[in-house]
This record gives sequence, structure tokens and C-alpha cells, in this order.
Amino acid sequence: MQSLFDTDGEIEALAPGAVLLRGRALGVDAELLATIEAVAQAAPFRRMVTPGGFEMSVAMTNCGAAGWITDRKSYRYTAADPGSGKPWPAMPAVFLSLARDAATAAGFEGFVPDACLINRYETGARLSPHQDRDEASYDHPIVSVSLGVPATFQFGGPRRSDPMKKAALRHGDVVVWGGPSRLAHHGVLALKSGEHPLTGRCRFNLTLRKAF
Ligand code: MD3
Ligand code: FE
Repeated sequence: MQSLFDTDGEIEALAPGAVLLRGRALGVDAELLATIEAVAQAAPFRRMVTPGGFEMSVAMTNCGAAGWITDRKSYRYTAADPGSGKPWPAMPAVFLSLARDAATAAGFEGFVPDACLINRYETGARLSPHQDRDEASYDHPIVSVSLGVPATFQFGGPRRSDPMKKAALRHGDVVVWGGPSRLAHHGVLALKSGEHPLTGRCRFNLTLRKAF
């Protein structure tokens, strides 16, 4: 049902090359969450350590041919889960088709991600501003899907000193970042206490990329 006040279905340009597709994942939200649970059974969520020695507040796992990790050595993509030595779980078809459809809607045709980082935020978890620079090429967009408790996202430009804007990312929102926005600095403010019927007190974010 559509009310005057909801914004689901709207398409908003956040910046050149950055497109917010409000509520785009709502039709498959339960399927995405069940799939996250299945991935996490094979490759559990864990809080990784940065090269600087800090434990991240966001818990992470991956699926697809490539998975993003950090440890004392570096930030990088690996074909295997360092926790188990086994390949990351395969990229689920529902992730692949959502990413491709969203990229097409944003003007990036033919996007085929090989990596999906799954972030799990509990109350207080945050991601400080950074660039996504560990991929082999920056010619492909990145698709992100938000599920559960809403978060405030911040994004700037290619320079750390560029001013940052804020946007609320709610359950079902999809953002596509490509072209001139591909190397924008971005982060997520500390998750506020909240509850969502499908995720409890958590927020999940899928980040679909072409890494290799
Ligand atoms: C802007 N994740 O995992 S997704 C990350 O909500 C990450 O968990 C955030 O940043 C999250 O690296 C934000 C939105 C996003 C993803 C990639 C981008 C924004 C981006 C790449 C370039 C510019
Ligand atoms: Fe990022």
C-alpha cells in the first residue's frame, strides 16, 4: 500500500554517478535476510582487526568468488574465508539479480559483481569515513542494500577534505555508486538504538562489488 508520505520507489540523485533507489529491495527483503542467515551459517560474522590494530565495531562476512577482509597485514580480497580456509559461500542468485537490476536502473548496464561484503551493525556500531579502493578496477559501480534498523550515511568527494552530506538509509533502500562517485569518501554514523520486525536490533548492509 502506498501512502502520501512514503518515498518508496523514488529515485534520488545523491551526487553525479550516485543514485538512491528508495525501497528497491522491499519485494525481496525476507529472501535477502534468509539468504544472509544461510551465508552466515557457512561463514560466520566476525569483527575483524585493521592494520592499525583496532577491532572493527561492524561484524562482517562475505559471499561470492571474492571476500573483503582486514587483518594486521592489510585490507584485501581473498578467495577463501581465513577463518575456515574454505572458499566463501557462492554468490546467491537473488543478490546478483538485485545488484544487476539496480545498477541498470541507475544507468550502469551489465554489472556482474563477484564480491558481496555483508556488514552487521548492532547499536553503536559505525564505519568511519573511507574510500573503497581495494578493487582491481574502479570502472565498475558498487551497489549497496540496507536492511533493518535505519542508519545515517555520510558521503563526500574524492578528497578527504571535501564536505560531507548526510542521508538516511532505511530498510529496503538501494544505493548505486559509480562514475565520478566511485571514489567518494563515505561512512556510517553510530547506529542508534532501534528495532525492526525482520532484523531485531540490527542493521545489515550488502555491498556488491566487482573485486577481481
Ligand atoms: C560511496 N559500507 O562496506 S554502503 C563498506 O552501510 C561500506 O555498511 C557502508 O561503506 C554500510 O565499504 C556503506 C554505501 C556505499 C558503498 C560503497 C561506496 C557508499 C559508497 C563507494 C563509493 C562511494
Ligand atoms: Fe565503503
